[in-house]
Amino acid sequence: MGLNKPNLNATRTKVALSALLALLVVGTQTVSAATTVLASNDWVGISFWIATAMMLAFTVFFLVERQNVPDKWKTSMTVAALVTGVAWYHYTYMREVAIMADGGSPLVYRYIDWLITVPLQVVEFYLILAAIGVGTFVMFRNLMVASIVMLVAGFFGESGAMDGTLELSATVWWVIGMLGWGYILYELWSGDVKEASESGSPGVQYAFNAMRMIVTVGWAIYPIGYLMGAGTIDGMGADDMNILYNVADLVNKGAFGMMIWYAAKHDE
Ligand SMILES: *C/C=C(C)/C=C/C=C(C)/C=C/C1=C(C)CCCC1(C)C
Repeated sequence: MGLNKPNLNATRTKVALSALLALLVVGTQTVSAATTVLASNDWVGISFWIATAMMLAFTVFFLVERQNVPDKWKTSMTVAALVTGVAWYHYTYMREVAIMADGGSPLVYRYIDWLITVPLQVVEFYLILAAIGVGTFVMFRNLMVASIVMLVAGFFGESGAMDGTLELSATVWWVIGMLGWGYILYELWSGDVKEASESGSPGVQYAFNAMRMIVTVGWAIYPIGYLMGAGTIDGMGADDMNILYNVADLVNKGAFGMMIWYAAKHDE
């Protein structure tokens, strides 16, 4: 005795709404913990506030829209929602740190967030690569390792956590991070993958090209932000870095999820 279609849809909607409710319950504690007021000329703080609200909106959208795409795209939509959901959770903390009177850059929250959301995005990439027939375990593992090398190097460079143990300058850590990213770019632009991407449904091809643009152009914003924060670029500092990182997160998490949704909608 199976569920009929309307019942199944109702069940799915209930599951999505329950997941959302759980998220809101967790998030509300941090939301109500606000002790400082956002100043009207605090552009860094404002960018954190906008990013927080948009991450929540993206999450709700992806969870609800998951019901309206073909089955084979549902997992991709779930992962897109997890990426923005985890980011929303961290942004509720980061914006508090960002507006505190003694300044402060929410570095640790930022990197904890990336350490969860970037591997989730690698899962998303793998799903797309699998759909064009080139997703292997070895490729998945290599992309995962490269992305973690990239993030850990960035964290050591920005936090100075390794100072006294392994004395490398912020620039050297940046170069190590660039090698991790460079490897990912090489994998996504190399011959086999490129050839395979020309097969597959229009929706899959669209998703593949979107993914490659995101990793190449969208991700390029981060190493530029890092250099601003490190004081390598004249006249730029931690504030510029934070605004740039926030914009980058909205593009790479939110807009990328929207592209997945668009691909799914045009792949019936
Ligand atoms: C949702 C968060 C995302 C997609 C974060 C991505 C982060 C990067 C692509 C960071 C890259 C970096 C380098 C390429 C060089 C070293 C410093 C980093 C970690 C900022």
